[in-house]
Amino acid sequence: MRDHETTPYSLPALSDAETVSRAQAVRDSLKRRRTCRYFSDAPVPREAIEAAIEAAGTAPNGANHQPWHFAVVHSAAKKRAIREAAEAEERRFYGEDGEAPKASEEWLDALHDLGTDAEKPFLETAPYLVVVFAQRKGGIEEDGQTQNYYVNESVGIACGMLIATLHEAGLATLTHTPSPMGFLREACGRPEWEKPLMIVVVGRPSDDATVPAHALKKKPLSQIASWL
Ligand code: IYR
Repeated sequence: MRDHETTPYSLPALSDAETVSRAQAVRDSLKRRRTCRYFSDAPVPREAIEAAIEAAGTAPNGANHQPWHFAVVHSAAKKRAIREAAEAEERRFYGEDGEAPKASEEWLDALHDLGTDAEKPFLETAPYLVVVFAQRKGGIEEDGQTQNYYVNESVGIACGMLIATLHEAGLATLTHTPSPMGFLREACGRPEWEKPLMIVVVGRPSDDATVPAHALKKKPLSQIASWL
């Protein structure tokens, strides 16, 4: 390594047995996470959202530019405005506006077993919408000038860490990606060099919440991993 300023780094020394059992415990907990589309309006403490965003903000990222912004939407009026704009886009996507769908037939087919349509009541019901923005430019100074690197990868990892933290806190989440979602930049007052990546809907599942059976089918380890 070239000479650079450093600080010591260590992790707790665990036995192999402890390492395995911790990994299995996290796996078992994350296996209980589901994408939830039915939310109650029960409140969620703001501190839990803050902590999850701080966790997301530790994600590995290009050149430590931390190219993300999390716009936390809580006001009923703002949630309603986002729902209305998102549903307008979704009606065009699904062809529920009387025109030909913008989504291909293949795409609509792929969504069939999830049961989704243009109705997005959860955007108003859930207590928090975390709108995640990827900063195409900006660096540490957030000046909109300097180049950022591996932006989608960095913000994607941060979203994973956000969702995992919220799940560990006992909260339900939904990654919602209205298509297109440029309207979110204006709704959240973000600059033009930021690209909305997804809305993470956060709350508690409603009492009658269900998830699509289709989404419970997960590929086995033997299919998703190879050992070389
Ligand atoms: N954004 C649309 C469609 C949609 C697309 C995919 I890929 C999904 O996994 C789920 C939905 C919607 O939210 O309905």
